[in-house]
Amino acid sequence: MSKKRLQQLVESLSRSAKHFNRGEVECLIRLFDTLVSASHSRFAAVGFDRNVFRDTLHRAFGMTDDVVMDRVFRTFDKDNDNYISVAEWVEGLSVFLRGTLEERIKYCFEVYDLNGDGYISREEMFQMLKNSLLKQPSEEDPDEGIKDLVDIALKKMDYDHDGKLSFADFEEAVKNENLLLEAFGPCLPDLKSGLSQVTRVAAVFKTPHCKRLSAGFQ
Ligand SMILES: [Ca+2]
Ligand SMILES: [Ca+2]
Repeated sequence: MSKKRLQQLVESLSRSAKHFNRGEVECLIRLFDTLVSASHSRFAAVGFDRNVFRDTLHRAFGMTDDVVMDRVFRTFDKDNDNYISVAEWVEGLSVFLRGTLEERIKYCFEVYDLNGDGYISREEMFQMLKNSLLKQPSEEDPDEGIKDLVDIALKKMDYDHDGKLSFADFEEAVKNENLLLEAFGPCLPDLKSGLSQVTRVAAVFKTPHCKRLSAGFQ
């Protein structure tokens, strides 16, 4: 990437990805560039694909769940062309790593609304919960337990009692009880680590130009 192109991107993305400073934006653009060139895709001019994205989530945040990673991909790929462009990458991470509660509510809702019809249905809750709970084997019939959980979730969150969660239902529920944000399965990175997430991502991928930045964040 030419210096000029990089500067232009830093300029425009620092404005749209509100939660990163210029140094961080530059670091993430360079990381994007590294990921794209490593992917050897003939669509490299557009961005990188689902596989590179999944591999990245896995390496940087320890995400392993294919269903969730697929949904995360969908929320990043705003124009639905099956590639993550540099803008989609930086703006997506801005919400994923630093989003306000409002932004994270929108993001999680989008992840859980599997068919994108604007509601989280019973079936979608069931599917997400089953997917995230089956990794913990238990003696009981898991489907029964999951159905119970869906009922509990609806009781707690379905304010207008139509048997599914609209965005308004979900938003109100999470605002009353923040823990409900990831009610149907973990889909955000664990932010407990004291290190800046950008630093961590850069470290995982050994992005050389971000070293200076890393130092400043510790
Ligand atoms: Ca795209
Ligand atoms: Ca839906």
